[in-house]
Amino acid sequence: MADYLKMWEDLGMDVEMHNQLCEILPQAFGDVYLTQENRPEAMDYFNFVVAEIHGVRPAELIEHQKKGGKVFGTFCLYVPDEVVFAAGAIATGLCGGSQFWVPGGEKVLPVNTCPLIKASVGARLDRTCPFFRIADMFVGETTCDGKKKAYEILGEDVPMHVMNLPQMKRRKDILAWAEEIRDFIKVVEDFTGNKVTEESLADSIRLINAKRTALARLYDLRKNENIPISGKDVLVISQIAFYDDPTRFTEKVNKLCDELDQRVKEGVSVFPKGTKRILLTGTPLAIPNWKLHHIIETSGAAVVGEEMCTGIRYFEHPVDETATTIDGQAEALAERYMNINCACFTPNDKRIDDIIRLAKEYKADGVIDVNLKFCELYDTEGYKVERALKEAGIPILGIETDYTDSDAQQLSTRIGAFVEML
Ligand code: BJ8
Repeated sequence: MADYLKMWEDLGMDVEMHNQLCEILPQAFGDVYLTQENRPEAMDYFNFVVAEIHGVRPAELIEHQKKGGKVFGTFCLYVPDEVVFAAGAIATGLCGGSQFWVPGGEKVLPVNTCPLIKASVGARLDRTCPFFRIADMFVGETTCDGKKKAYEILGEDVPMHVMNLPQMKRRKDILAWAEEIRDFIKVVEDFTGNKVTEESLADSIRLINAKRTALARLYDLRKNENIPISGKDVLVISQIAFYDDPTRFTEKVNKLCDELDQRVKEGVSVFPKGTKRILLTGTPLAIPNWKLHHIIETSGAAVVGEEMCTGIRYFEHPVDETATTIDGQAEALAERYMNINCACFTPNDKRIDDIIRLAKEYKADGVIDVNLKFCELYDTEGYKVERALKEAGIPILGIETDYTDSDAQQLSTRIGAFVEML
């Protein structure tokens, strides 16, 4: 990583501890990513973004702040980035995906909290993530209990706005979410001092829709019999989507898709013919959590899709661009966001329908349902997911894991056996 020491010091980071992270991350990325063969050339950009993860983008955010702009840190797919960008601010994802941050979270949270929450809180309290230091305001949401309570801790020294997400999807819930979005518009306006207008919101809806369209294009390419890109590579792109500049990101994803279109035409695959295709479903895989993709793709299978927030849930269903008033736009946003099928909703049968639909669309030979340890929501929903897939004749393997490597061998054996029987 280039020299960002001064920037990290100025951000009040624990530079010494952060150095340890800077040492392990390139090693992990090298082992998981750079050992792959025949990677698309356009992955260079994404390699660079990961290599400079705590440098380049944080420096851009600081530049933006120097010009009077604000940065909002978010933790969930339901928080509409469109509102933030419409006020001339920048939204960036903050979810932690490294075991490095977990012990810091465990100092204040119950040990039986999911690793994503522990890592996010640890990254903040240990002062080892620049994004957490930079964000002027955190935006939480009432999804799972662990996050709700963690926001009370995270909000102790940074302004925190929590959006009240309904947990059912009746008409009145969608309208309540539209109301929450209107309130969020006011919060963002007050905090930034900038007005959100019909025009600025329409622009940002188009901006984020373009990003979703590019990702949809990338994912569509994975549906080909010859798979032109590894699951690992797509995963890291999905993770980068949460914090990169949206315009540049869209351009780079489209550039990669051009290259992949060519590969498809030429029948190029990064996997040998007959490699079994896996759809993943379950809890999100925040950066740099690459563990599962790595295990699967070194066990003789290919990941062709992720029914996850770091995956298909992120980009399906663009926002309707036809509304011309703030109220109409807030409703269009609410409609779109309420299409996301998080396990915090009840009932959540649409997610199960989606998994079956996606398994067919991506021609998956089998589905792996991944649960981050201590996530009760996805764990409990796993019962119905498994039953429905069995009924549909789709092989399924349920696994639970965390951010440590202690179960890697065991997972490898189980996944290897599953792939073998497909
Ligand atoms: S929309 S999946 S990003 S809440 S894994 S923290 S649910 S205990 S991350 Fe999520 Fe939004 Fe839903 Fe997506 Fe809680 Fe479960 Fe942990 Fe989770």
